[in-house]
Amino acid sequence: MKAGKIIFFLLCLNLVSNLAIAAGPPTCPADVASDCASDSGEWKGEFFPDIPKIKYEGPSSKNHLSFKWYNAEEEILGRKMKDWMRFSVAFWHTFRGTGGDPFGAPTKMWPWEDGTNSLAMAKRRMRANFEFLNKLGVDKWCFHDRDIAPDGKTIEESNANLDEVVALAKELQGTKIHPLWGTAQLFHHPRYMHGGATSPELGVYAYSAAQVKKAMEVTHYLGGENYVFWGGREGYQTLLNTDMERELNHMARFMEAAVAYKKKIGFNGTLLIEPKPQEPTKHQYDWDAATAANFLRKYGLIDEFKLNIECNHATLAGHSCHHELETARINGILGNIDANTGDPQIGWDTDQFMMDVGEATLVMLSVIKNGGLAPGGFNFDAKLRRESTDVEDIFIAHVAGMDTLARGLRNAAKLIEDGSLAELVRKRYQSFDSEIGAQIEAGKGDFDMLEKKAMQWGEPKVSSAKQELAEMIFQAAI
Ligand code: XUL
Ligand code: CO
Repeated sequence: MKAGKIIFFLLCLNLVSNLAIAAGPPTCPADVASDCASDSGEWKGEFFPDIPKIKYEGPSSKNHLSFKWYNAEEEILGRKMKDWMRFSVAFWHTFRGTGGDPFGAPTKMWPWEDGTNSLAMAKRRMRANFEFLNKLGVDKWCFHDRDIAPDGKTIEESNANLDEVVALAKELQGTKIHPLWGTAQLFHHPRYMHGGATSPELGVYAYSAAQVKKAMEVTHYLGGENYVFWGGREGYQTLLNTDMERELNHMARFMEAAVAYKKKIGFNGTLLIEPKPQEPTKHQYDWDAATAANFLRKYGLIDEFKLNIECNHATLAGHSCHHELETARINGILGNIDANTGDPQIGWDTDQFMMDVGEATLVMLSVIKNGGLAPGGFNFDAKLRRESTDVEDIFIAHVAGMDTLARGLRNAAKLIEDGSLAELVRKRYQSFDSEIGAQIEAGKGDFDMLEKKAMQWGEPKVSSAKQELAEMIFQAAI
């Protein structure tokens, strides 16, 4: 486990590893020179010439570049599938993931990449992103400021780089596409080694605020519907050198300032906290949904934030994704899902595409009970395996991920329409559907009255939990 955490820490860095490559003049890779105008670095023609627009062909189709279960316009439980799902592509995995890991070099040499972290390359990548979205039929995307535009030497330079790329993104978005959410990357640069909002250095706290301020502005400008805070380094490595109370207070003050700024600029998007227990820190302050909810309540922020639940983070916290979604839902703060999954044999944040229909069905049961996720949705915070290196694999992974969740939606709807699971649960609690039960639930069940009842009723009859029956009903639907 110790080794796993170290590996994961390095994998996290790898997410953005190519950002560390020094910016240089745009170049074109020798083997694709014919597609790349030598002086401007512009890409000519399509980025994915061999991939057609992905269509729904139904479950019997053998075409791997088609949807078998996701039929955007089809209605399930009175709502179009696309409106239940609200899918989004994560720019960092899809366009900045290199396949490099702590033991090996990048494996993905996408034809449009020229090996630089230049502005010209950032723009070319952005064009590839929009061709991808259009061909996949997804109208939302998510980004970190630093994965779409190169970091500069000063805040001003970084902001200018970001503005240039964002202007292009705005143009490419047209009227239909917009970000599901944007965020600031406060974990890659060495200045953030002790955290951003929880850094013991005042200068870093201020720098983080400046970065979040700008990231919020561009998210708003692009029509983003949400803004995410994932505090990868907001935590500690040892309590011996850490004033946890002071750091949490700082984090709360930071969040208050973010709320105030959001209101100041008229950004109506939802602010989302994304829990994760550890990696890269040993202990991340937003450990899980319950911890994040407690933080929000303690500091009076519960009405200003919702949660972005990531399934792989849930399993790292020792929960199921379903547990985290239900915890967020019953607290009224389920805002968005970072749709991915882990590997039970690995134990770190592998960020795989969710392919388990059972898991997807449980996820969708929560989403339906929540009445959907809007203005949130499903962001594919998932990356190709290091060994998947064909351009078409990017499409295949997203198609399979979308189909798995769509199948989950169909199954969850079946379970709800069938009603036997709900009936099993109803029966389990039916003793409370009584006068005394109602009294207890209304907060009027005092101990004197309950003692009298217990004596009057005598030894209670305790019924079976019917777990295997519940599992049988669930299995039959998937
Ligand atoms: C890291 C993670 C992030 C957030 C955004 O585990 O999930 O990519 O989603 O910063
Ligand atoms: Co995430």
